[in-house]
Amino acid sequence: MHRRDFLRLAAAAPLLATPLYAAERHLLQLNGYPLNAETPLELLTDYLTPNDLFFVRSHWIPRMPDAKTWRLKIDGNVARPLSLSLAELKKLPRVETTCVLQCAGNGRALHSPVLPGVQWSYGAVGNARWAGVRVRDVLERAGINANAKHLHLFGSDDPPGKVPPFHRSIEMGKAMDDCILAYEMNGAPLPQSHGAPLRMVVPGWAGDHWMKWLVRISASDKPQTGFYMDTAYRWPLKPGEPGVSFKPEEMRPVTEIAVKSNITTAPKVARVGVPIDIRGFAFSGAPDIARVEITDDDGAHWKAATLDVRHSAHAWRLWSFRYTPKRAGIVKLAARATDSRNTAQPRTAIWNQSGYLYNAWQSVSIEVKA
Ligand SMILES: Nc1nc2c(c(=O)[nH]1)N[C@H]1C(S)=C(S)[C@@H](COP(=O)(O)O)O[C@H]1N2
Ligand SMILES: [Mo]
Repeated sequence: MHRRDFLRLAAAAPLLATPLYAAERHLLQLNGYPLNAETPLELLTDYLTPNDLFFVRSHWIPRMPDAKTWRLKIDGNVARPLSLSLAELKKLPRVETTCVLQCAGNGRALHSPVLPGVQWSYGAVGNARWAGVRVRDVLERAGINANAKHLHLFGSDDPPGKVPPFHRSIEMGKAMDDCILAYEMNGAPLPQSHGAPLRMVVPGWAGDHWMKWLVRISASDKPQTGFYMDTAYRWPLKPGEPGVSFKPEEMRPVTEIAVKSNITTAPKVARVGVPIDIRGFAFSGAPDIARVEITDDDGAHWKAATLDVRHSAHAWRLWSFRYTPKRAGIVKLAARATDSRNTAQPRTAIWNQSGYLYNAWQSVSIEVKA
């Protein structure tokens, strides 16, 4: 074993359990309990990721609310604090949105040297159709005050001892714009592992904002404080020297996810002159993917992939590309997405000590036979 490989393994050991390869269709379990599990990249081929294949990320042992006695409290800087049951919430206008949920840490394992944290590779991401009520409708019912600039989010999970609770807040502008409180996922009641009975859906923003098992939302003039706001989930204001840690004041909270494409489907072997199809998905925090391109010469030339007809501002876009190998040997195909703001996926991801928002070009190697 190379020294580097050994260090990689040694550093990752406390977090990595042996993946279970027993079932055909399965998640890859990354630690014990609470469950953190990602979807194998080659299974992320559907426009809507099936609920049972959707990655799970929970900081602490979940305490799932009892749907019968559960209520959502709405308080803080509002004229009329409310407490709503699920039946009462469901009387508000129902809205649907199809969008990507990606953990900020997706791709952390692809950084070198290895960074501490759950070792996600490609599969802490999925695309789902979420249904519920607008955050705006609920807050307007409660008579939200104009000076409330942040929405504090509280789930029912309860960490042990002095471990900091997973408390977060989100800017009110975003919450009032397009966020929903979801009780359904892909046409089914929201599964327990994904936050039943109610979770936040924050289109275009990283998963840490998508509070599960919601029990209270509270309007405030200040952001939430605590470990998960002040230390974790922060992103450099300006790019820095790889390997050098940023200070908290050189960072701001992670918000939008970064433009990215992944290759889900490609043959291992091809023949000279015989076309092959490769497929994948692309998404960004900016609304809509403008294009996906493929290179076979490490970025010197790019050709446009075909985008699938299905799309929605913050959903992912499936794509396919027909490629005819010209000569025998190993060919490396890499994909690059560009979003509606003309931001293109970079060759290397932006360095940050937590390994958030990894979005470097991904490639596949194919053996081309004569
Ligand atoms: N209450 C609560 N909500 C939470 C979390 C959590 O630990 N507790 N994890 C967050 C993070 S970091 C992510 S990436 C998403 C994951 O959602 P999923 O498990 O439905 O895929 O939930 C978010 N919501
Ligand atoms: Mo996350």
